Parts: sequence; C-alpha cells; structure tokens
Amino acid sequence: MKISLAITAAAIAFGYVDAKTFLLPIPQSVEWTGNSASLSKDFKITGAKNPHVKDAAKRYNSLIHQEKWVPVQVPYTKQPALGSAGTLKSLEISVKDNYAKLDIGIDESYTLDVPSKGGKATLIAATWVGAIRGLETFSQLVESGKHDGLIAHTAHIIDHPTYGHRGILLDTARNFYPVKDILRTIDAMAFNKMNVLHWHVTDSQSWPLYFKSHPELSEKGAYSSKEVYSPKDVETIIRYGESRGVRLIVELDMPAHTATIAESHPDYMACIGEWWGDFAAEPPAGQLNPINEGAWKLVEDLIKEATHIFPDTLYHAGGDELNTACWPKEKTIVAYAEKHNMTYNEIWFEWENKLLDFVKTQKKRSIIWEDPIKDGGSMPVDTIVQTWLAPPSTYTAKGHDVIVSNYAYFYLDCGHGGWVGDDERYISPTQQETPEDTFNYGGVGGSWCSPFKTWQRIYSYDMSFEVKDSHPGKVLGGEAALWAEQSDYHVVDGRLWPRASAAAEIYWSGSYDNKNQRRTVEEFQPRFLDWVYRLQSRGINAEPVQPKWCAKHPQ
Ligand code: CP6
Repeated sequence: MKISLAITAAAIAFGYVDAKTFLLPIPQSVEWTGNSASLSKDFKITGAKNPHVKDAAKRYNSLIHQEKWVPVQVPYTKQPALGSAGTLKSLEISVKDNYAKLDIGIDESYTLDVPSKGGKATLIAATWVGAIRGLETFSQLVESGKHDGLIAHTAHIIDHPTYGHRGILLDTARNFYPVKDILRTIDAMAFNKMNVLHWHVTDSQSWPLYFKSHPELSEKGAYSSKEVYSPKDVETIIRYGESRGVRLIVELDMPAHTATIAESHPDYMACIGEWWGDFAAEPPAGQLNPINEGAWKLVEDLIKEATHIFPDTLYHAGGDELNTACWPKEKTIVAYAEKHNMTYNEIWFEWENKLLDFVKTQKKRSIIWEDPIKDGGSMPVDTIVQTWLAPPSTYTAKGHDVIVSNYAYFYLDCGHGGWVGDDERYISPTQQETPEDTFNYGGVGGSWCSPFKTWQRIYSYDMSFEVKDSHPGKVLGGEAALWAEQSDYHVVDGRLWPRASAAAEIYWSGSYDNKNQRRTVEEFQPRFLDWVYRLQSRGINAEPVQPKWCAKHPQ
C-alpha cells in the first residue's frame, strides 16, 4: 500500500497523470472509461467499403494479432484489471464519404468508441482516410496482456488533425534510397498519422528520377543505372502511400540545386566548373541559366511530365538558395540585366513568377521555398511558402499559406560530424576550448549541425508562433526534413524515428491542448518512450532513447 502510494505520488510528480494515455499523436479528446476488454479470439473488423479501408482493416487486424508490445513506461499499478470489461468481439467501421479525393484539406476526423462493457466497438469517420487514422488509434489501444491474449483499453475518442499537412521531406539526390526503404518510411509515417511525403528527388549531386521526355537526365545524372526510380517504382510509391492516406508531393528543385543537369545539358547552365565555394551552397556549382531558352523549354517539359505523373494537386517548385554571385560572369545574363535595367535578384524573381504561372497552366498549386520572398520578391499570393529560416508569421501576414520546417527544429539529417571544412569546427592539436565556445556553439567540435535536434527541442516548437487570426494566410502544417548529405537507407529509420514522432504529434495535435494550454515534454515523455518499443515491434528501427532498465522501473 505504502509502496503503491509512493509510486502514485512519484507518477504525479513526474507528470504521469493519466496512466493510459499511450496514444501518439494524442487525440484531440480522449475520455478513458477505466476498463480494458479482452479481444475475442475471432475479433473482426467489419463495415469497410473503400478498398483502401478494407486493406487497412486487414493490415491492422494482423498487426494487432502479432502485437507483442506491453506498455512499459506507463506504470501497471494505475491500470485496470486485465479484461475487466469482458470481451471485445468486433470493431465496426462506418464512413460517411468513401470516395473523397485524397488531397490537402481532406477530412481526417473520426470518433472511436470502445465501450466499457465490451462487445462491439465503433469507428465513425467522415472519410475513408479518417477511418484509416481511426484504425491506427484503435491499434494503439490494444496491447499484449500479461497473460495470453490481447486487451484493448476502453475509451471514447473524438479526433481530428490540427494541421492538414504533416510531412516528411526525403532527399533522394545526395544519397539514393531504394524503394523498399521509402515504403517502410511511409509505413512509419502512417503509424504517426503523417500524411505527406515531400520527395526532394533531384539536386546538384544526382538526378535519380527517370523522365520519358528527358531520359538523358537520369542516364547521365544518376549515381548508377541501378540508382534510378523507374515509372513503375514511382507508381508503386504513389499507390502504397495512397492506400495509407499518405500523399506524395514531388519537388524538382530549381533554378539552383540543379548542377547535375550540366552532365547532359552544359549549355543550359550558369556557373558550371566554377569553384563551388563562391557560387553554390555545396559542391558542385552550377544552376539553370534563367534567360537560356533551351533551359526554359526543359523546365516546361519536366514540369508537364512531373505534374502529370504525380496526382497530388500540390507541386513543389523548389526555389531555395540561389547564389547570383556568378551571374556577372555570364555574358547573356549581364546583357539581359542591362537591356531591361534589372538587378540580378529581379531577374530571379521574374523567373520564379514565370515558373509559378507555368505550374498553374498544369492545374496545380505551387509550394516554393521561402527564399525569393525572403529576399524581397513578391510571388502570387496563392503560392504556399515552405519556411526553413523565418517564422511562419512573416508570410501568413502577407497572405501566403505556410508549411513550417524551421531548420533549427525540424532538420533531422545531421550525422555524427560532417566534413572538415569551412563550417565544420574541430579541436586543432593546439587549441583549448573556452567556456564561451562551449556555451555558444555546443563546443569547439560543434558545426552547422549543432545543436543536435533532440525530441524535446522538436516538441517545443510553437506551430502558431506569432501567427494571428487576422493574417490572411494560415499555417497548413509542418515537415520534418531528412536531407541526405549524411544519411541514406542504412540509417533512415534511426535518423527519423522516434524524433519525427515528436513533430508528428504537434502537427496532428497542435502545440496547444483543447484547454489552450501549451503541450509539455513532461506529459509527452512516457507516451514517447513507450512508442519507441512499439515502432520497433512494428519493424521500424527507431533509435533507443533510454536503457531498458528504465522501462522496467518506471518513475
Ligand atoms: N538542400 C537544399 C539542402 C538545404 C536546403 N536546400 C539545407 C540548407 C541548410 C541546412 C540543411 C539543409 N541541403 N536543396 C535548404 C532548404 Cl542547415
């Protein structure tokens, strides 16, 4: 008795106020009815009509039945007796709209009722995607009992996402990711209720995407003929995502981050062969020449084909990190600037506007990186701005909708130390670290990757920071980014998970709870710690965040 009181007191002190909240992301409203039901041996999921929901029902049924996971971080002492609500025989799904288009703004809301007397659970969803989200939640209520069989915690849950755009950016240009690793990443995203894979498919270092209109790009620009995504691969990824409610948004980054095009079309480019340090963010230098007609024709062909292949209504037009320092060396650009009395930045903004207009002719809405607007350009107000530097309010105030991916919170790509060079700092044989070094930059050994983005740091980002209701634009959501200079398929799971789950929760649940209180890492922690084991048991190689001893001896 004394011991359990002490445990309860400790639990409250450490923030474990609700023993059963091992759901992630946390639903908008959960009412625990204080029971757990045994899952009947012939437990069934019924009522699925849409083929994707049917598939999801099958998937979740087998996931539940292979469940080996027992919540460890959440203290057993606070849980109801196993199976005290009797037996749960079925989960009945009912969907209002089975054929809604999978798109930004699709209604993902659902209500899940697992009754405290057992019997039949119900899942009511606005659309087929809402049903898939609700099935995920149901699977998280199920755990492997201490004895034989499975139990489901009883609860009444009303849920919907705070943000409609909840993404992972995957860069397959710096290093190649085989299709199976991309599919596994989509699985993990769906477990976390994320719904957008932003495919940063090309960049200066390689061009792995096959284009029918321009096969020479991947022939010359891929790392090898095996490191190319064929039309069939792309179809596989799109379909796999679709059946999990995960949209694929393709980005062809331009006019910078395109040096690989020089391998097949050197005449379309500016700054190729130059020393990268003066003309590009990273080697090799080379960007599309903004006034070259052949380059523009290529751009049109690529956008036509990409917007045709990828069904999503959003298209990512790139636009980041242009370096105009080499333009004075390009006679054609200098002549154009003189003739039209334009600055280099004005030429860049004009080019971006032409690009955005062209995307509209393909019946798509564009996302662009914030850079040209941050540097003073103005773009059509319906252009979605993806941030990595400035706060979202900078653009919502101007009328743009925003996707947040602040590099200091959501860039998860950093490895265990990059290259020795300009930005990298390291301790030379004669150097002694000063206290200021330690304080300012994570120590002398710090780098552009410092500080490491811990899950606590990610979770503490305020998604609505300084965004006002009066702003004409709104925050659509966020993305956690896996740039790939220091990552590839060997490390993708651990680099993303479980940290991206911290992002997934604030994207789905918001930075504030339904009482308008800021969410806290203390409340998140026990759910997060348990989630790691659950992801691992589902085949995702999430990194450990504690010794297992802590799981066996919860605070
Ligand atoms: N590649 C591209 C990158 C980055 C960006 N665009 C990047 C910049 C700074 C950091 C990390 C990544 N590697 N195409 C910026 C949007 Cl810290």
